[in-house]
Amino acid sequence: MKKLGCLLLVLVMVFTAAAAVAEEGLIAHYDFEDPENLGRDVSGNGHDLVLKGKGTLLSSADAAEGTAALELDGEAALATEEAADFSDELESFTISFYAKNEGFAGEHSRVISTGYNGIQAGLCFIVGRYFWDNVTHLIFQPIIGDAGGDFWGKMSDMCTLEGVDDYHWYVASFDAETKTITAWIDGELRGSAEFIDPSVACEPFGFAIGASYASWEANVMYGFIGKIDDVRVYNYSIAELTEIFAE
Ligand SMILES: [Ca+2]
Repeated sequence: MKKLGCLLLVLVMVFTAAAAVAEEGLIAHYDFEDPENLGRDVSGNGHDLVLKGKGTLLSSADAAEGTAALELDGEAALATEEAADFSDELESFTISFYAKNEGFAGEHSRVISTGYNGIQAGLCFIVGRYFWDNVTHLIFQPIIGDAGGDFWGKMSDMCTLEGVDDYHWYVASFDAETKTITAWIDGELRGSAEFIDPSVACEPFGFAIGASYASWEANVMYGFIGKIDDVRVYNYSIAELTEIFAE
């Protein structure tokens, strides 16, 4: 009887821990270590991504973490099969990724993006450059349009960077309470900005790595050329970088 009690206690603890992780934790993780399944979500939550666009996805041995990374040609991306996906439930979030830019198909290239269904923040991280300078900018764009009437959304430079042809580690965290996004590059706090919720929903956009992808498009938009590695999505915000990577 005592043993049964212990077993029940252990089971309760296990289920409580599992529930806590599902509520607040790592909800998607793409390490790109399996060349046969580049879109595999290794977080255990099943948010696998598939090839979208007319280009090619490659596995590269030039990795930032582990032994392989995702190599993109600007014409292909990884995205969720359906536009309605896990990113629609994101309110506060933290995203971590490594990126190495190796050219531009256009003015901007999008590293990670998703749509906005009227509830979650909507997000788009761009590593791009403007025509008036040669410096690369990390830009956060709450897709798509904001209450101020700018249909294409308020874009904000989180930071500028030179030497993006090498890998850098980017972390961005959005706090839904304060509507503030904070960014770190290579472990250093680089900036923060406040946002208003977009006024225009753009649900056909799914969560995508390496471009934006909308279900009405045959190809991807603003494709990234270069390598991306170790993309992690957490469903909560952090104030200090150490909070999320302490484990
Ligand atoms: Ca990797």
